[in-house]
Formats: sequence, structure tokens, C-alpha cells
Amino acid sequence: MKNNLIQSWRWYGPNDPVSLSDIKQAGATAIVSALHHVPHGEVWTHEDIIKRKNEIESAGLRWAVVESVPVHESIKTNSEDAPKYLANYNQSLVNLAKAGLTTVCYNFMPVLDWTRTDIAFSLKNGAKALYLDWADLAYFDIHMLQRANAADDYSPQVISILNNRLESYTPEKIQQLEEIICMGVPTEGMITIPQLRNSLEIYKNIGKQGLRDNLALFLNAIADTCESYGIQMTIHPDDPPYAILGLPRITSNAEDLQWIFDAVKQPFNGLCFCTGSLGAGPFNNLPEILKTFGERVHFVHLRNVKRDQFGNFHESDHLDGDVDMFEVMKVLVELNNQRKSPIPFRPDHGHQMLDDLQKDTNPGYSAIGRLKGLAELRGLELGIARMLKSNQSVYSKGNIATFEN
Ligand code: DNO
Ligand code: MN
Repeated sequence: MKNNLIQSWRWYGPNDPVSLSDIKQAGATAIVSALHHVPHGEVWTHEDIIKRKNEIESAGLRWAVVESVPVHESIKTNSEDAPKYLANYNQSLVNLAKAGLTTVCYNFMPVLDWTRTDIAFSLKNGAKALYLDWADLAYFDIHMLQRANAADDYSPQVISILNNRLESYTPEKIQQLEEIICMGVPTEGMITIPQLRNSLEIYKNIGKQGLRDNLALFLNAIADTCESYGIQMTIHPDDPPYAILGLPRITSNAEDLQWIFDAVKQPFNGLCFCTGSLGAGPFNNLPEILKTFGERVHFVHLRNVKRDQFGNFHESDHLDGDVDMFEVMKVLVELNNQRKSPIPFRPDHGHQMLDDLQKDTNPGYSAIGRLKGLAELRGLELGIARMLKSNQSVYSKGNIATFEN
């Protein structure tokens, strides 16, 4: 009997409005969590890790993946104090591994984590989704951040949409835009526009190749720890998969991934396959990427996106969008069947819907939308797994009427 995928769920810890009991009712069996209260770059202590682990286990769940151990900006920019942060990172990894936690997710996006321009985009059915509108991002870039030559980075169509709606940017809308774009992961604090400008200068000198080199430095600096403790590092793709706001990005497409795995060949250098992040780029063929890099994939984020003609996208229902989730799941089930230990996946984000519309939630991480996503994904997996196993048509069993015409 082959293993099923592990159905996991991101939990932000005791302050998460979604409780461990809620998560169990959603049918997840494993938790994805991080010590969000520890400032970026500081060591995760053994005590803190064990405390979180015990909280999860006393609820009858298992902490399967650590997402994320954040990589400090000093490492991403390879600045003078990088060695101190690399030592801290190694120590956190050792402490995690000693507690039995060996699958770790991280990202190498400069300054900002995922970027959207609207976190309450109304869907036709009344639910709300996260949305990225390039004209709004261009407004932020050109008029608020005031980055030199920013307009050159947008298509003429996007610039003309922006110019046609310039008057809609009320002070309220401007403030909202800043809060959303500069928020990143909600628990990790906001970044100010002057700070962002400062980072832009730093990254201008680093460029794409420099950032790639810094990623290789980071991976080489943790390689010994990962290899001796059996840790699998999984890099999360850029979200969206573009170099935005003049910041370089190096985990956006198949070529980037190939570079990463060529640069550091040891198996600890793995991938968190996030279908929503990669899927926002029409150049990414998700089932193909999964086939190509499958043996590097130790963690999966499943969600879907719908793009319009300008490349704007919203997060759509898990099975209904530009990502062919059926094909992705087919590859994933087969990949999982070949592995000794099953791959954990989580419904990455979900819609804000039903009772959650009235609640204060972490954007993308309310309960009901993810519960719905998980339920759909679980059904899809079951259907595909059974189908692959029996691998025969129901008609051939003679228990269904066949039709002459
Ligand atoms: C977006 C989300 C992110 C992700 C972090 C990983 O797709 O999954 O919050 O978890 O960027 O570091
Ligand atoms: Mn993701």
C-alpha cells in the first residue's frame, strides 16, 4: 500500500485565530509552523522549539514542516555581519533537528515576501481573495516609492490603465496600498517606504547574479549542518514570479530553479513547490516543473490563480484556475508513490468566506476557505490515486451499461 500525501495546515501559533482544534476538524493531520515571535536572525532556542512542538502534539497533531526559518537581510545582501547571522541560522537548524524537525522552508526574496495590491478582492460569489493589479503596483512604484525610471518596467497597457485611473488614488486608497504592499508576512512587521528605498539602493549593486551568489553562499554555509542532521531545506518560489519594484528575484521559473540546483548539488538543497506563486507566471508549466525537479521537492503548497490579459491575477478556487491542478496532482501522486516518506502539502491560501468574512483574519489564512481547499484537494488526490491503482475503465468490468450510440 502506497502512502498518501500528508495533509498539513499552516498554524501561526497560539495567537492564530484558527485553533488547533479547528485544524483537526478540517481534517489536517500535520502542522506547518514557525516561531513568529522570534525576531528575524535570532537563534530559535531548544526550549522555544520544544514548547511549540508540545502544544501541537498535545492537540493530537504533528509538526511536520518548519515554515519559515527567515533568512536575515544581512545574509541575502552578504553584508559585513552576515557571518553572525549564518552562525545563528546554523544553530537554529541544529536545535530544530534535535527536536526532530528536519523539513525547513525559507525564501530568498529581497525585503518583501509575497506581494499583492488588494487583500479583499470581491469574488462573484461573495467571498474575498488576494489580488495583484499591476497598475496599482505601478502607482506605488512610480508615485509613492518614486523609484527612478520605474515606469520603464511596466507594459504600455499597464501605464495607460494607471494614467486613466490616477484620480481614483485617494489618500485612503494610498494608505491601504502601502499597508498591503509593505506588509509581507503579517506576523513579521511592516517595512517603511524610506527603508524600502534604502534596500533598493543596496540591491541595485547586488543585481540578479549577486543575489544568486549570495544564495549559494548561504546554502554552502549551512550544508554541513544539513547533511549531518538530515535536514531538507526547501526554497519557496518568488511570489509573484517576477523581479518587482526593481528588486532582483532568483526563484521565479524553471531556469532559476535549475541554476539553484546546479549551484549546490547536495540533496539537502530542495524545493517547496508552490503552485500559486509559480502559477502567476504564464511562462511556468507547473506539471512540467514538478516532473523536472520532483526529486528536490519535499514540501508542496497548493493553490490556484486566475490571470487576466494584463497579467493581473487573483487567487481562485483551488481546482479552478490557470494552474492545471489535476495534472499537478497526478504528477504529485506518482512522485509520492516513489518516495520512502510521503510529501506534506498544505492548502496554501484560501478565500475569506462565510463566517470568516466578519472576522479579523491573517490575509489568505482564514479557516473556512482553506478547509474548502483542503477538502477539494484531498478528493482530487483520492480520485487520482485510486484511478492510478486500478488503472482500468469501469466499462471493462461490465457493471455499467454501455451505449450503442
Ligand atoms: C505564499 C506563502 C508565503 C510563504 C513564505 C515562505 O505563497 O506561502 O507566505 O509561506 O514566503 O517563506
Ligand atoms: Mn506558497
